[in-house]
Amino acid sequence: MSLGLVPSPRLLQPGSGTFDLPVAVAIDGNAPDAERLVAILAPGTGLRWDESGPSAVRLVRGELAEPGSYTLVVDESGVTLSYSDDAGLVSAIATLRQLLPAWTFGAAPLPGATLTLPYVRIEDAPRFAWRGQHVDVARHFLPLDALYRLLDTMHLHKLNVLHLHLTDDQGWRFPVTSLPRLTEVASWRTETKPYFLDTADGTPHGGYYTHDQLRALVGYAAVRGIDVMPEVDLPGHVRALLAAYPEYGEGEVEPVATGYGVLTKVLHLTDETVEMVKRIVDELIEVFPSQYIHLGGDECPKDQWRASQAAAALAESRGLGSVDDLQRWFTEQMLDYVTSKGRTLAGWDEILDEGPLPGAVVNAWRGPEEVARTAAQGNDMIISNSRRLYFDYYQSAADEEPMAIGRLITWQDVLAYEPLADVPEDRHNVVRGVQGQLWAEYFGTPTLLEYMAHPRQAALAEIAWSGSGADPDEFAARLEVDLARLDARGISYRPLSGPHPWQQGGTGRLARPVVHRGEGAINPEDKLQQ
Ligand code: TNX
Repeated sequence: MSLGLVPSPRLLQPGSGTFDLPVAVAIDGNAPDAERLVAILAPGTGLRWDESGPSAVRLVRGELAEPGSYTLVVDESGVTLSYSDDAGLVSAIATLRQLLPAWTFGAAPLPGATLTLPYVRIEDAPRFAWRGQHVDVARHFLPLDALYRLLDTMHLHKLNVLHLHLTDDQGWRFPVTSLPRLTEVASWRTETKPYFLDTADGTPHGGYYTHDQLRALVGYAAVRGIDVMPEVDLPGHVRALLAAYPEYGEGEVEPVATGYGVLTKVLHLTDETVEMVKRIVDELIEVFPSQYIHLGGDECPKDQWRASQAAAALAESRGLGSVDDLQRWFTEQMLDYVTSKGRTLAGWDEILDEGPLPGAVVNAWRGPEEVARTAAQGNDMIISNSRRLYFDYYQSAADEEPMAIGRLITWQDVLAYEPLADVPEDRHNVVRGVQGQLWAEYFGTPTLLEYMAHPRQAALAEIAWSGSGADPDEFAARLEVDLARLDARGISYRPLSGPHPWQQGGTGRLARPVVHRGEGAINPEDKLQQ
């Protein structure tokens, strides 16, 4: 039977025999590493570090040179993990977790069951350094626990960056001390109106995370080798911010957005606005130790500036050719500011529309052309290609899929995707890695989010860690084993055979809209129906 390792390791030599790991075990190795192993595995296994217990786990740090690499051996003497660094250790623990019985991925140990491990030798290292999972908590606020569950599956699958999209037109989830109305006003909307329905649902929606909640989340992620990169999306996608502080925009005061799409209301980029944004950045830096501060930059229509005398005057006073250059000017201010704080600015690929921006890291998302163009510009980049890595698109063409934003990306599409396919050979060096996107216009609950995330996340992990081109049948065999782990944790993934009856859209509120059936359901090149 397949050991069900996802992603697959570079070298796997199965042995014959099994080793029963004692629950109270002596661990040889340095104390912080042993503590980390126990911290990660204890909840589902009951594992305890007990010096008087049998010596069955050995941790050997620093033997390997390749960053993030490890070897794992299970034999009659127990478990030996050797690793290059912290990243190698957490990945070794992730593999060990997959070798243990599936129930150990649960929230509590299974009473009376044994921690049986197969004899094996594994040598492993990542293909890409950046293996990201993005999640949009702005369109729908995700309860804190759902983020912990996401971190757990990320660690299980050796993903190491959580890109937390904290703000958008429909909600603002990050408190800023000097801007209290961001939590009072911008953090919730009166109701929600999906693209395809004529009426809004009449139900308020909102929420925000406190700084302490976020700090604890970041700490939990760090133990698992995961960096939490915060995003505040500017200067477009700011209807929530402007509902709270209209003085940073122009025109009528409008409420937090209840519908979706690319909205025309954007920041008015005065000096006061820039100062306000710097205060936001300061607090992001305080709460998130991540090297990367993501300031969005996507989908910022210039209509409002083009129609505004004040914007024209601003552009002129800054020596810019036209109001169309205001966004670039703003991005450069932010790049300087973030850099001056010792951090790195990240943004969506629109920030390169006016040319390269040395020092910034860019998520290439719009499609293969933007991937190629971003690479040609020489900025360090993350492949977020919406044609292959958007987990908000449908998972099959079947009518019973619950309502999603449109298009189609199956786990097989993700698995077959070669992230470097559109990157010129001489630019492969600028690609830091690859990332799956969970935009949340259409998933308002953790259950639905998990349905959209899994099993595509596992396929993402495979291409990010091992490489593309795995045989889908062979991968499916591993995936079945992996999904049993998610079962143990009660994660509501989409089964390989299709949605359970209770996961289907039916004819009610989550019904797949008519415009997404038939032809519209199967052509991934189709424009989003809005
Ligand atoms: C485009 S990707 C967006 C998001 C939407 C997403 C829906 C990007 C940087 N912007 O605002 O949620 O499409 O798929």
